[in-house]
Amino acid sequence: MKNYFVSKSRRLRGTPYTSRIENQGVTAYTIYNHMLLPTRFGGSLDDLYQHLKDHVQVWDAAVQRQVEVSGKDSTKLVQLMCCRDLSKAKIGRCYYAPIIDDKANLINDPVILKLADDRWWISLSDSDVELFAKGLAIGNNFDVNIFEAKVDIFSVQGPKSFKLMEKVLGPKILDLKFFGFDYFEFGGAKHLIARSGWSKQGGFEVYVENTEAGLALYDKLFEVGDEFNLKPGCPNLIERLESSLLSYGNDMDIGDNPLECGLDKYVSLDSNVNFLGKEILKKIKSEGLKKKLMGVKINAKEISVTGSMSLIDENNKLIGELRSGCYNPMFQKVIGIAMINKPYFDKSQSFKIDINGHTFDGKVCDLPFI
Ligand code: THG
Repeated sequence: MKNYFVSKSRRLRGTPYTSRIENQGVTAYTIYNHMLLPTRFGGSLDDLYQHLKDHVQVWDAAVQRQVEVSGKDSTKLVQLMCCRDLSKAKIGRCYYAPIIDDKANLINDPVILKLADDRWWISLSDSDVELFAKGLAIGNNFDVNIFEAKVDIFSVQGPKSFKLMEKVLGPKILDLKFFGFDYFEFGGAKHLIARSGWSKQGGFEVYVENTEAGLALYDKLFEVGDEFNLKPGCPNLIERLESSLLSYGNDMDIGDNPLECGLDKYVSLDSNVNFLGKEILKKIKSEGLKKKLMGVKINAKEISVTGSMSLIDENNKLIGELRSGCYNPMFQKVIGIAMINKPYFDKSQSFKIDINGHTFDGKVCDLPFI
């Protein structure tokens, strides 16, 4: 596949870490929330995947923008947007909570942080939630303040992230529970740090508000990181697919509802809370799904999913659409995430797929892969 340059401009923002990662060898970006998200640092994706599973990486994850919602009606508005019951949400905890519209279609799948009883951060995947939130607030006459907070996340991911963070921030960081957050001092400022991140190799996310102090922490990690084999990195397609972490815009979008995406755990239909699309979701649930996200394994050595790729059965019937995929060295196959149509939900359903003019065989499977 031929590659092209991306022209930078003010409209396509960098992050406070851009100059650093460019010195550290970033070789490719994608665009996410109108910003630069690194996708490659030299070497192969496979080398970066192995390194992430064995050691520790620091990622520029500033594209995960925070929409801050504060004020008297902030809880009402955040709940109206999210199909997960947040009524018992605790200050100091993160919540993975899909945002849906009045038709129950997915708008975003953010991590939500409760900062105070009347102050929330919505840590976005790739869509313009600030506009959606403002529209709802205006239409409902809510007393809220909505803006993109000046927060730039860097993420520390990998099994050695715990030892690295302990070395720089002290043992208290190890008390953080998964999806908990607290404030930790470094460089004369307090940083909100959560035990979270978009890999399943363990790690932390540093929500940097004071850029200077945040960059000092970023630099300190690299200063002491050699003993843990620290490297700059980025979300890794091989790892995130193997770990079944969904990517909004790739695996799912505004044409899908959260039940079709297997997000049932984060859909609170039996709760008393009021959110958009609740009645429609109940109806969808009682009628049954017409399509759903499933795993696929394909007997191929490589794939590049850049558009819609059809999955066809032996009678040339369309059974679904591949949404993401890449070669996985552990499975020694391409694994991917596909939207499978009813009645092909059987997990051993086989299919054919055309990759660059050649036909390959594959099988549907359940998610997660492992
Ligand atoms: N961190 C932060 N913001 C984000 C992401 C992140 N915003 C965009 C994107 N990532 C949102 N998507 C996900 C998807 C899955 C998870 C986190 C963000 C995740 N899920 C846990 C799991 O699958 O084990 C379960 C979480 C739970 O049970 O509540 O970690 O990475 N700041």
